Amino acid sequence: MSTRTVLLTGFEPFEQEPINPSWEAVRALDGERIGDAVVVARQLPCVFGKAIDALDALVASLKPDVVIAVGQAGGRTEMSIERVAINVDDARVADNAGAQPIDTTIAQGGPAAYFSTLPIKAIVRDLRAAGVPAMVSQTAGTFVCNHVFYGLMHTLAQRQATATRGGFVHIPYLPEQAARHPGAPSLALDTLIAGLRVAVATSLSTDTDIREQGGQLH
Ligand code: PCA
Repeated sequence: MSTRTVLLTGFEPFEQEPINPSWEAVRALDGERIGDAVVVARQLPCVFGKAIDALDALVASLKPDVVIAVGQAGGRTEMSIERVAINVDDARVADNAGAQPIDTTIAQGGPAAYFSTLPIKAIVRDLRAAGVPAMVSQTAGTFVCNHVFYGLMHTLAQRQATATRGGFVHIPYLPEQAARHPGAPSLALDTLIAGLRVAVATSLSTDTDIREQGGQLH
């Protein structure tokens, strides 16, 4: 089989943070071979609109087999494999260009939501087996991460790239960030990198997701 391509994206820092763990983690995997695939890691701006445009261009030029967009979720305790992207922007803070959309549709006429096409339950199982704390998350929020996740799934649907699997993973702060936010949980960079390697390998090797409880009561 020919070499497959996996696109990993991370974000530039936002909201007064000097670094973004998503970029620190994905860039460590740029050029790495995982199974029969090669990883391409790229940074996205934390800017509504521009982030989707940048990702669209990458999907068009690289024609990846798997796309996993990664973002920082300060305060989360585990690697969070997102289940669903919703068609709305509602920003609690301004993005890096100063925009703060409220209740704005991402894609006019697009569906209310898209589900991840990654094997999210198998990824959580494999992460836990590898010693990495992980969960299925039922919401990616309503800021730039959900925006990019929705944009990715909308682009794949529009391009009829049904063979391309796409999804989003939120990750906690790095320890040096948590040290500036007393009480906030964190995961070490090496743990995040190892976790993303697992997420990629499982996405490449799992055609049909497993049926395992990953829900929440509320
Ligand atoms: N996290 C933000 C946007 C960029 C990032 O890394 C979010 O969760 O929307």
